[in-house]
Amino acid sequence: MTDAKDAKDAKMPYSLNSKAVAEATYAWLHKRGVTLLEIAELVMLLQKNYYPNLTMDECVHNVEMVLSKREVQNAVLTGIQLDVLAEEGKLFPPLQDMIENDEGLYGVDEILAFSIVNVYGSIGFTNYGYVDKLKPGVLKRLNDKSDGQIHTYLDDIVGAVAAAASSRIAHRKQAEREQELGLPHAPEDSEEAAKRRAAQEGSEAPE
Ligand SMILES: [Ca+2]
Repeated sequence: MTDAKDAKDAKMPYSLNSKAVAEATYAWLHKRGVTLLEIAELVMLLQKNYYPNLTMDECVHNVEMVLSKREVQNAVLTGIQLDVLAEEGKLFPPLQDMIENDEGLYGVDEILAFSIVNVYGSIGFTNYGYVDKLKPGVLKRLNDKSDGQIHTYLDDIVGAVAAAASSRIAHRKQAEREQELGLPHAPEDSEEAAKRRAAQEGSEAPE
């Protein structure tokens, strides 16, 4: 019986279910008590001085665009998983103690967050540094260690998503401005630029 089952399992190669990854990302952020609106509020805080007409809807949209990226989803899920395992006391020592106590010299939480900060270019680092230092809104709550929850990874991840969304807004606004003024425009969004390049190359006859 088990032989037949093993044989069946062996024939099922692993394949990525990207819908499941995306859904798990939203579900786990929700389970850990973080709303998109709260992340969008950080974005607004970071960007309102530069773009006085920026709306919360735009901020939420940009947070969603960041969260739609696979590398961001991977970082969110990995970080939350480690936080949850630490809460359950399931990590091996001394990692358990370091994550449980948010050890200042640990730093891997920030390294993981950098993979999110990066997705819309290096200006995200400035934004990340700013919210990490100030710890406004949701970040203050995630850093409050009195409620027994461990958010050693999640606080950096949330700050990083807000920072990346802010970078995305800055790039978009620059593009809008150039288009309005009829200036030559080179798209900054690497994904869109790559798509456009691929389409262009596809239509060009080889030399
Ligand atoms: Ca942290």
